[in-house]
Amino acid sequence: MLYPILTPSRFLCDLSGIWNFKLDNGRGFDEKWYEKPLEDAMTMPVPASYNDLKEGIDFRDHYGWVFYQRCISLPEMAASGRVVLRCDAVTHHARIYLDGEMICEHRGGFLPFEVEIADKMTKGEHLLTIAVDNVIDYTTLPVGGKGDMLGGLMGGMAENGDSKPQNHPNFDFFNYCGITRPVRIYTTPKSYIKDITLIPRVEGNSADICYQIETADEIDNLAEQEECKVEIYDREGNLAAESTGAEGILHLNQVHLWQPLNSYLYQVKVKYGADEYTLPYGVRTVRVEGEKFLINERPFYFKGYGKHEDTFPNGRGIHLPMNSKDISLMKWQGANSFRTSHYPYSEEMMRLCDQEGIVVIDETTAVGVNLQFGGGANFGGEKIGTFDPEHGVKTQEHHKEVVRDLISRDKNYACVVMWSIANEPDSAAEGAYEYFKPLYDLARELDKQKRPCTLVSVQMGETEKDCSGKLSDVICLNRYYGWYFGGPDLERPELALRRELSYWKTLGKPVMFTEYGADTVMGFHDTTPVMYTEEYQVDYYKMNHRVFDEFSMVVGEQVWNFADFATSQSLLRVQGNKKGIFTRDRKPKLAAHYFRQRWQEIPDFNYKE
Ligand code: GCB
Repeated sequence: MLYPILTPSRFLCDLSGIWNFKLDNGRGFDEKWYEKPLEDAMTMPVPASYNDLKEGIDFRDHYGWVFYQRCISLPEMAASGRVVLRCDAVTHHARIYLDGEMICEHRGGFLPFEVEIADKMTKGEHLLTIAVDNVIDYTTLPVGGKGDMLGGLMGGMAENGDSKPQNHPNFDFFNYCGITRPVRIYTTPKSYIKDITLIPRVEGNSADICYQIETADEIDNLAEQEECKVEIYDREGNLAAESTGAEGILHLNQVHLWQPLNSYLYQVKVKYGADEYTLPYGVRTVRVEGEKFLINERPFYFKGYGKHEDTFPNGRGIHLPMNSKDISLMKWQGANSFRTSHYPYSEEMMRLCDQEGIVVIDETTAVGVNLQFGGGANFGGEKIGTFDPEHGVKTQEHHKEVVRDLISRDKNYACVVMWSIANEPDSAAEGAYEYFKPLYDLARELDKQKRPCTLVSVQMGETEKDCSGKLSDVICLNRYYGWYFGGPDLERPELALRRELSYWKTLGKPVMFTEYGADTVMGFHDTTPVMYTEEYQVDYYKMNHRVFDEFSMVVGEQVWNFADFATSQSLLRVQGNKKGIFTRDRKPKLAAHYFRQRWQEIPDFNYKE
């Protein structure tokens, strides 16, 4: 799916701004709120998560539907071609109404969807309503648990009397929701460029970019299909290669490679009939060989983070300045990469990473596919088979949709070097292989670049049974030796970590840490490093690094987490998860300086040669 841009043939209009808004009181659909202006509406910015924008727990923890509404109209100059309404992310389930008629429904809160509206946009103003549902359960990704998943001392309370419906995230981040990314209208000519797929093949100093252009035609215009023209321009704006036809090759004699922290982007310009589209494009190769992760055929070492799209008060709402700040902080430290834990990030972030040379592991929304524990803070767990056909999760079909839509959206980004199929699923359980094998197969079939695939595995102590050993190209480990496992002692956890890595070593694959961390409250200090102090966090990391550095097949360290972030409330969460190396407002903890020192000394390539 192409990112919406303004081109000589495409008009683009961003509907960001203040919309009308109302929480559903259970009668919204019966009373057809989408047919007329909302009564007693509140104001609400779009895009943003709504949860932190008005006061009160009932608002913050609202369960179910909300209604967003505004008027739209179209200037005459835009009305002759196709007109598309595009939502970049509505969390988690959207119904779109135009003048009271439902024109689109979409499930899944972190990927774009669109609907054609030209025939409905007659002269004058039209009422656009977007109803948004935040309910998560066993059929959604991320997965929501049942009432007794509150964990700890709260376990079971919801069942004992309080019948108020509530979400119980089976994951450790706040269930922010709403229209979290831009809503836009764009136009194209009636015959138009639908999709572009680029596949790089690099040979010495030259490269072939194989391209496939998908076009769509006006039905009555089929006889006169035009030919695609494809041109690639270098950074200075010089034409570097060109070709015609819907499939072909752009040959670059002297290729400038996209490198981690040293980006180079070409501009691929496609013309089809009256339509034009330009795609920024970095040329690089990625593959796994033995224990190595090769970018442009050189062994790469991942230094960086698991992140969240999480800021105050936007929640998960897009925050362009914070995206820039985060990348600046990462570069200040010598980091080169992050994982889009635990959902696809905005297209604006992906485009920025392409421009800034930040390497990305791109994750689906599959978090919480694990009924053995409630994810992060919610250690309750239902102790029923995650993949039990009767009682387990019912997510596989939707999971396939997410893999499909994620690859369709992000396939051309140079920054994306690996797909993460899931975070901490129950991958050692009965049925896990059967659940995941088709998802890996699908990703491998759809990604024409054949990037490595992984799943990020949870620390459950059944390493030999973990299906990621068989399925993943890179073994990605979330490990908390010295925190959840063994903390505050750091000596025995060190031995246990070494022992576990000795097992993974036998597989002959690259291994990386996609999470390791310790909660740390900014400003807590002690001469003896005790848990939650900034000193303990540093000691915890030093212990882990001692072990990582002993193993040649460890190809990366991505810390949990870049910054403190909001979670559901629980006994283990002090106004959120405090494992950030930066606070939520991006002030450095002691460990930020420690990492700066360590990462500046570790090269991006050939660290373990
Ligand atoms: C994990 C999860 C992450 C949590 C983290 C924690 O393993 O993947 O979502 O936030 O642990 O801090 O407990």
